[in-house]
Amino acid sequence: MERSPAVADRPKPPSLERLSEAMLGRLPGTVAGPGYDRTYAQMGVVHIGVGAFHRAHQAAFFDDILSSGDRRWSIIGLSLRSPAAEQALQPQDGLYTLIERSAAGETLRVRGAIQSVATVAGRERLALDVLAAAQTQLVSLTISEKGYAPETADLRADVPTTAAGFLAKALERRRNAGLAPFTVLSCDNLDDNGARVRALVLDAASRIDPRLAGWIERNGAFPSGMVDRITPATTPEARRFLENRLGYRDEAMVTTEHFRQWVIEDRFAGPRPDFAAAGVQVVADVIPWQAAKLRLLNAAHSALAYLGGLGGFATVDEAIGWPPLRAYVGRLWDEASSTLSPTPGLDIDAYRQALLRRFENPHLRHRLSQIAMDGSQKLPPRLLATIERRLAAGRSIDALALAVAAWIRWSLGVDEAGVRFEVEDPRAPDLARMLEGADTAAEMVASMLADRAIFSPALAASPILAETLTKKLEILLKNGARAAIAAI
Ligand code: CS2
Repeated sequence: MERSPAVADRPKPPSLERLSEAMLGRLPGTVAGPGYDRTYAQMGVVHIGVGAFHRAHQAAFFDDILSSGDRRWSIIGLSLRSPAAEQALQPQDGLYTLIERSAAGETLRVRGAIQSVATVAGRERLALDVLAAAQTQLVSLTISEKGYAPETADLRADVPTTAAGFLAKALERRRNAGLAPFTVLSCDNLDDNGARVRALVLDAASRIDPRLAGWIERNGAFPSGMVDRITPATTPEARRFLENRLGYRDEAMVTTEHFRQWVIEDRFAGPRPDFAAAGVQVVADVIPWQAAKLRLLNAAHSALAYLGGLGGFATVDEAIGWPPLRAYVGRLWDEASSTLSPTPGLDIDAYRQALLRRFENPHLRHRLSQIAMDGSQKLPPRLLATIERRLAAGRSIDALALAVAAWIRWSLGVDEAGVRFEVEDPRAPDLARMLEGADTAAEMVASMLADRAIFSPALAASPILAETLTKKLEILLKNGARAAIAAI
């Protein structure tokens, strides 16, 4: 339906009223509202990075927690740079429609957990005030893989430029005010994301004051977490279509699947809501859950993005619907599954079956180009960690290597018809430079393998990896992605 240009291009009727608190009593019958009086909700969470994924995932969980009667957990959203979230949500009193779609049908609900959203750039003091406020118990993050970069500003003199820098400064204010630290909940697709953000915060803090770092080490908490809900970016066309159907304007609506999962390591610095009652798993060790998600779901996503994208598919459901690609994903998962350790409650075969169903969801139109972004940051935890383990165990890596070779092929920025496209990656200029001087597949592979930020020394030193990647890349360059998939 969103595909129909006739509908998508129809101009937005100017009469549509914008979603707001004042509209909640007049929502269409098909749309549920927040099941509680938002006036009495208190801020307990600060979230950095208020994109579609946050709205579909953590903010929906907190909305359920507020609905259950625990009013301490509404959210103040911060965007470090982009004003988009503030512009979308602030005029709507933080409200947005969450549309869940799958074979089970469609569920529409206006979610109310977000109280307000502020863009931080230029208003750094405000951000620090919010983070340092006594009510702030949890600070959650969706800053994407590239957000986990060290703070380079001199925090004794300058304003922070990274999430870790803000957290360190805010923790300093809390320590000085005699408050306990907040718990930092990383919600990005990285292995041991809690340890990563902790290391960045400790590094930033030690450069403000070594005693601050010691205080955070002793009192702070940075639980690792696994987050999962497939959430495509909302296209303007899809939004206009839905707005016409709903009868109101909503600049912050999000479409997602019914499935959702959140597994958090049981490590908190202070109060937390009854997560279990909201369906969040709080566990002693989250690492196996993260590994399964990254090496199965996200690995297949990235493989589909590059191989399917080169092969001419546009969305995940189209790509997984092509039998050779689906069979290939099975091979990829066989290789990855051998690196996962048995974990109570985690049935890998059932997980794989469920993933196929989710990938097949025809109502999401999850674009492969969205997943293809930021490959230099995504490949290490999704594919390279698995390759390293397979090589160490003397096992084959054919399916994994084909996905990595497809990423190298993709990084050339030219499709199989010879048409140039933009490689969206924070390291795009470096990738282009690395490939520019290389004439053959072997040279391209050697040049990429030499990048220490992407490939570990063990991977760079593996002749088997270099050889396998070269062979796969040769086929991709010569015969194309569809032939390479069929040949595996
Ligand atoms: C996707 C993920 O865009 C991507 O790279 O692989 O965002 C994926 O949809 C989510 O992790 C699902 O939970």
